Formats: sequence, C-alpha cells, structure tokens
Amino acid sequence: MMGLIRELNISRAIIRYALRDLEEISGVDVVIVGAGPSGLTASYYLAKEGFKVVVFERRFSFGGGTGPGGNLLPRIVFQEEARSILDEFGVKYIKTEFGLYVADPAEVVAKLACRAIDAGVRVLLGANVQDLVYRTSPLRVTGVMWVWTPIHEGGYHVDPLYTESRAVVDATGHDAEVVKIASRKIPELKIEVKGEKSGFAELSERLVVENTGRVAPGLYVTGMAVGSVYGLPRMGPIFGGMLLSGRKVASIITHDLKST
Ligand code: 48H
Repeated sequence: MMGLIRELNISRAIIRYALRDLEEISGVDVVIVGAGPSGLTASYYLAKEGFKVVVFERRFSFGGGTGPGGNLLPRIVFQEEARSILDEFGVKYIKTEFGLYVADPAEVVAKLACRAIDAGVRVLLGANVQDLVYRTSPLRVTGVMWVWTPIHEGGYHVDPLYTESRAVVDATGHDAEVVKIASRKIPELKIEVKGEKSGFAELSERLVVENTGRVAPGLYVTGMAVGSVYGLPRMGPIFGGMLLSGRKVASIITHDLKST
C-alpha cells in the first residue's frame, strides 16, 4: 500500500474528478442560486422529481441566514403549516406554549443540505453567480454565468463560465440579486424590483408564499427574494415561509418543465 499517497496522485485525483463534475454541471435542468433554506428546499423537491439540479452558493457553507438563529440565539421558529416539510427532512422540533414550533438552526441547515444532496442535488460552494444568459425569440432566461467567489470578491477581471438550464431560481435572500440582474440587464423582460418593506411577520409569511413563482420565462423566485421583488414586508426569524416557498417553487417548475 505504500506509495499510494503520492502528491502527484492527490492533485491528479482532484483535477480529474472536479473537471468532470464541472463539465457535468455546465448543462442542467434547474440552476438554483443560493443555498439558504428556500434554495435547499426547492432543490430537494426538484431532484426528487428526477430533475438535474445544481445549487450555486457564493459562501463556503450552507444555510444562508438560518445558522445565526434569531439574533444569534440558537433557535428558529416555524408555524404549523411548515411542519410537514420539517417531518419530510427529519428535523426535530418542539411545540411551544405560543402555538409555534422551535428547531435548532444547525440541525435545520445540516438536514436540508444532507437530504438535498442525497436526493441528487449538486451544491457548488464558493461559486458566485454574477450574470444571466438569455434568448430573444422566444424571450427567456436560459442560464447563468458564474465565477469562484475569491475571484469575484477580489474584483479581478476574470471571465465567468456558463451553465445552461431550463429554469433559473433566485434564492439569494434579501438582495434578490438574480432578479435585479434580469431587471437591469434584460430590459425586454420588463421586471421591476420593488424592495422589501419593514416587519409584519404574519402578513409577510403568507405573501411570500403566495407570490413565489415565475418572474419571467425561465426565471423563478423563492424565499426572502420574493419579498424584495414584490415589495413585501419582512418576517424576522420565522422560517416556515422559506420552506413553504421552496416547496412551492419546485412544484411550479416541475409543472412548467413537464409540460414543455
Ligand atoms: C451565489 C449567492 C448569491 C450569488 C446570494 O439569505 P438566505 O438564507 O435566503 P432565503 O431566502 O433562503 O432565506 C432567508 C432567511 O435566511 C432570512 O434571511 C429571513 C427569513 N429573514 C427574515 C428577515 O426579516 O430578516 O440565503 C441566500 C443565499 C446565501 O447563502 C448567499 O450567500 C447566497 O444565497 N447568494 N450565491 N451567487 N450571486 N447571492
């Protein structure tokens, strides 16, 4: 067995298999931008339907805004409507005297990511989506352009790579970065991003789910980004709407892709 752990082989193994993976994800059914709770939930339900799904996450970790809990306190809140999704992911929760449920944010993040990956989702960490790809006849979004985060953060002029897809999902949270790019750089889509409003948890939780869906042909929005696009109030550290929105966008995309 001696001699196998050779520096040359370590490098070759990484390069050979990583390049195969990157080639594999250069064409997929669905690109999801953001590995927060809505993006991971959406990715799981889409992979379960048999779609090829890649999640681009600019950080080197999962979970987006989930991990820090509510103001760094290690509990987050869910409402009754989201319980079936927590059960599906095997997340434990406690029913409180307030009629709401609490869960451990670390467990939520770990289990969302784990179930998504086990369902076949490929998550690329450290990958920043910086632009979209589109076609005009018919007008639709047909993919993304991405670069490694250190390149993006460093401000270097390095051209990105393409990933072609049948659907792109903005799951980037408060900034709705992908829809903003579409609004600014593909004016033909006529998208207006309204910007989120101040806190009103109950209303926000309902409206985020109601407004989840298709923004333009080939472009969808889920999670907190829905609030920014449609000018909805924010909800603070309650996460049921994020999971429900992720599941809803997956079911809309499933319907759209299966009928084309
Ligand atoms: C690659 C990107 C890019 C990019 C961003 O913020 P998130 O957790 O998003 P959601 O919508 O799944 O969940 C929102 C929730 O965490 C939250 O903030 C709530 C409920 N707030 C309520 C309130 O009132 O404050 O995750 C988004 C992820 C992050 O991990 C980003 O790093 C990532 O998207 N991301 N990844 N390319 N261009 N932009």
